[in-house]
Amino acid sequence: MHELIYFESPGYAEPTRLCLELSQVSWKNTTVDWDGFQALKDSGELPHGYLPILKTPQGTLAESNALMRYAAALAGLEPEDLFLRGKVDEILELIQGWRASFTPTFYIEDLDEKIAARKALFEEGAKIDLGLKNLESLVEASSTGWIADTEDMTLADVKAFLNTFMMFSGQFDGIEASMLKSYPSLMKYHDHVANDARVKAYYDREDELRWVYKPGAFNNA
Ligand SMILES: N[C@@H](CCC(=O)N[C@@H](CS)C(=O)NCC(=O)O)C(=O)O
Repeated sequence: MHELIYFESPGYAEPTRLCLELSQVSWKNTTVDWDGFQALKDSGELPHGYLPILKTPQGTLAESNALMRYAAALAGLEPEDLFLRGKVDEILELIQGWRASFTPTFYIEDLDEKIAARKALFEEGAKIDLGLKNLESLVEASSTGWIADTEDMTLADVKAFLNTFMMFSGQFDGIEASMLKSYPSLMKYHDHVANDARVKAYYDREDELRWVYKPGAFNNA
């Protein structure tokens, strides 16, 4: 049995959750609130003091990217071919790159300033605009619809789909769903992944934030 422990939010854990689900190993999704996190921390169960962690039959893994790769390998979402695996890693790093520019905005206390800083990242030619356009170029160049031009879904799709569309859930001040309209190929990519039977089955539930992963989520944006 595997057990993923994290807050209820998608945050750092969602790619691992979807990979575990696709792997068909038996796994438990344990969610904690802040007190639950503190209790785990005090009990010494968190190797480096952070969540998420993944308890495996061999012991506990920490660091979200490590969990994600482990779960992706379990799910067969890491290509065997080393060049393709390199391409998948390239896309993961590309996404990590533009997402890093978003992180400092969380620490801006003044709401107007925070909104302005986020909107600036989406201006034509700014970091996130370019990041999203890079993803669009990959989608447009793909003959299969999968972002690394692979025959089936890979970890690059899990990360691109989950991280990109969660940004437009409405939970981040300054970022509205309608901003996706500037990225038509990303909208097509959303259709492709959200309608995959495996993804569709996992997100077929009511959820305050995860509606962004459902087919047609942004049709009326
Ligand atoms: N590098 C870690 C960072 C994880 C992280 O920042 N987790 C937050 C929750 S989203 C946390 O545990 N914060 C508790 C704290 O800072 O004390 C990873 O990727 O897993």
